[in-house]
Amino acid sequence: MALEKARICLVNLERNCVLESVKSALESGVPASEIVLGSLSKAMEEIGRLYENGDYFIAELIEAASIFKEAMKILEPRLKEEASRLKTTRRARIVIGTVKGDVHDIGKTLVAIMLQAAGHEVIDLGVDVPAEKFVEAVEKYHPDIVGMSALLTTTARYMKTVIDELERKGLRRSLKIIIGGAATTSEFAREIGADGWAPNAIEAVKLVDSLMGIRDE
Ligand code: B12
Repeated sequence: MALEKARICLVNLERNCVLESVKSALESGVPASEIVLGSLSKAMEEIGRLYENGDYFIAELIEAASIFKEAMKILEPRLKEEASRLKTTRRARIVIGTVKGDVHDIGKTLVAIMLQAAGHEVIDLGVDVPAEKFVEAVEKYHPDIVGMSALLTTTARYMKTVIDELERKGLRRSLKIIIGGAATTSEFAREIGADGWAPNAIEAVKLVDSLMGIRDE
């Protein structure tokens, strides 16, 4: 099956095989979101474990990220189509970024793409974003929601710094804060005073909708 093949090929860093499997999964009608979440993201988790065990090194992580991003180019138009079916009537303005010290951007970008496709306005601050930059963006764009991503245990704590800084500037009250990334959990979100957490991009869209008071249907 193409989905399983894409996962295995990505774990083995076989670029052409990943791209071909992604195309053939799409051709056979598998939703793009399932390819990303059910296959490619799972492969990235496995690659993370291989790295942790010392079987893979940074070079392999970089190669995996590059293959993932190339596959995303094929998947993005279809992802947008799928997410547009989740379209909402109440459009949110969302400022999103990966926090200071962290350069992981694949998950954050995926969340941004899906939110945009669902009809929300997204201002993407990129990676390695310090608290001051979040504050500046909130002052400038007056978003409904701020989204933060962190994949490192060390950088996840920085999310609290951003929240504290937004509070200190009196900007927190009119704002919902959502977080995500492999280093976070819903408990952690609660602990640092965020308003929500989501495990993946589809759930992130649902989370934003529920925070904006939008129901399914
Ligand atoms: C690819 C990768 C890299 C690439 C990143 C390339 C890039 N452009 O992003 C590179 C090579 C740069 C890298 C570097 C490092 N990495 Co790295 N990396 C990974 C890996 C294998 C995959 C991450 C990924 O892209 N996943 C796929 C995406 C789709 O999933 P995701 O990011 O989780 O996002 C989804 C959800 O979490 C959620 N989400 C994400 N963000 C948000 C935000 C909001 C608001 C919401 C609601 C939801 C949400 O939705 C997303 C989409 O569905 C992970 C393994 C893992 N288990 O995550 C390790 C991992 C995160 N890395 C790790 C480490 C240690 C490092 C380095 C420190 C290694 C080193 N010694 O230099 C550096 C740190 C660099 C830095 N300062 O940031 C560790 C972290 C351990 C820890 N707990 O702290 C991991 C877990 C690997 C491991 N098992 O050891 N890495």
